Amino acid sequence: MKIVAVELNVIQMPLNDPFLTHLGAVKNREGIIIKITNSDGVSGFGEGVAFSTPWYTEETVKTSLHMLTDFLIPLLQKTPLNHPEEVSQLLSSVRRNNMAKAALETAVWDLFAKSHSLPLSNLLGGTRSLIASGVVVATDSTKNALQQIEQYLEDGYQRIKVKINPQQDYAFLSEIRRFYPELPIMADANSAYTIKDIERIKALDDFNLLMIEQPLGYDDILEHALLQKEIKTPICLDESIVSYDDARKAIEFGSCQVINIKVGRVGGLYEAKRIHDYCFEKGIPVWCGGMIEFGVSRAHNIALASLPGFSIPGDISASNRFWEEDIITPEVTVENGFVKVPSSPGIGFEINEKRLQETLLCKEKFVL
Ligand code: OSB
Ligand code: MG
Repeated sequence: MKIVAVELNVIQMPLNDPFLTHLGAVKNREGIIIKITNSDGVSGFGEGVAFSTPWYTEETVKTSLHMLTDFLIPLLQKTPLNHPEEVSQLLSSVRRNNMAKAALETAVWDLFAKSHSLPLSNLLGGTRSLIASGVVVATDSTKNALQQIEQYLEDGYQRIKVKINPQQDYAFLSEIRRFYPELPIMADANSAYTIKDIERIKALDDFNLLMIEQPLGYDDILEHALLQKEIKTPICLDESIVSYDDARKAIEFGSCQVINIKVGRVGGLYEAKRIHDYCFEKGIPVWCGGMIEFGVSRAHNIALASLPGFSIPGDISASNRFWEEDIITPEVTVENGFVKVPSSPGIGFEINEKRLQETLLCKEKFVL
C-alpha cells in the first residue's frame, strides 16, 4: 500500500443545540477530515475528534494539526505499509496525541478496506449487521432533559445517557425516574466528583442505573477501584482508558465493570480492537463512545461496534442528533432503535463534497 497524498480539511459546524456538561458548553464543533490517497487513486477517510479547547482530553484541533503535519504524516511516509494494523507501531515514537494518531490510522483502515473491496466491519471481524443505538442528553435543566428524553424515545433510541455532577444528580435522576421507572439509563459525570463525595455517589445506587461513567479523576484508576467496592452501580471508565494497558490494569484492579471504547481516545482502531478483544475474553462488556462527531468518525464507530463484545448500546446516534446536515451521504439514521452496518467497501459512506466545502475553514495538502 503506497500512500501518495494526504489532505487535511479543517471544518466547523454549529450543533443543533448546545451540549452542556459541568466542564462547559460545546456550541460549535471544529474537526479535521483527513483524506489519504494511494497510488491507484483510491482514497480513505479519517476524522480528528479533538475539540477546539482541551476540556475533555489535553488535545485540541491545533495540537492535532501540529502533530499530523510535523510528525505523524512524515512517519507514515517513511515506511511502506502492508496492513493498517502496522500504523500504530509506526507512529509509536510520538507519545500520546492519540486523537491525532487515530485520525490518520482510521483513514488507512478505510483505504485498505476499499482497496480490498471489503466493508470495514468485515475487515475488523464484525459480526453484527445492526447496532443498537443510544443517545446522550446534555443539558443543565431537568425540564429540558425530560423533553429531550421524550423526543429521543419517540425517535427509537434504546438507551439514554444523562450528564450528572454534584449540582445535578440525586434530585435530577429522581425526577427522571418518576416519569421513566424502567428506562435503561446511564449517568456520565466526566470526573465531576472526588473520592470525598463517596456518600453522594453511593446514594445514586437508588436509581438502578446501568452504570456510572467516569465519576472520579480523568486519569485515575486507583480511586475508582476503592469507589467500586463501596457502590452497587457498575463503574464504566471513559477518560482513564487511553490504551490497552490502561484497560488491562483497570480490569485487574477492579476499577470498573464496563469500558467505553472511543477510537480517538485510544489512538485508533487497532488499539480499540485490542481493548475489545481483551474485554471480550474477560467477560467485560464494552460500548462505543461518542465525541459529538461528524459522519466519518461515526462511520468508523459503526464498523467497530459491529464486533461481538459491544453488547451495550453505545453513544452512536443519528447524524441529525447533532447536525442540520452531516458531511457524509447517506447520513446515519436510526430505525427502530438500530443503525445499519453498511455492506459496501470501506466505511460505506461517501463524502458530501458540497457540505464539506460549505463548512471548510482551511485545507492543506501533502504530496508524499
Ligand atoms: O464523556 O462521553 C463523553 C461527548 C464529547 C466528549 C465526551 C463525551 C461525550 C459524550 C458523547 O457524552 C456524545 C455523543 O457523541 O453522542
Ligand atoms: Mg464519557
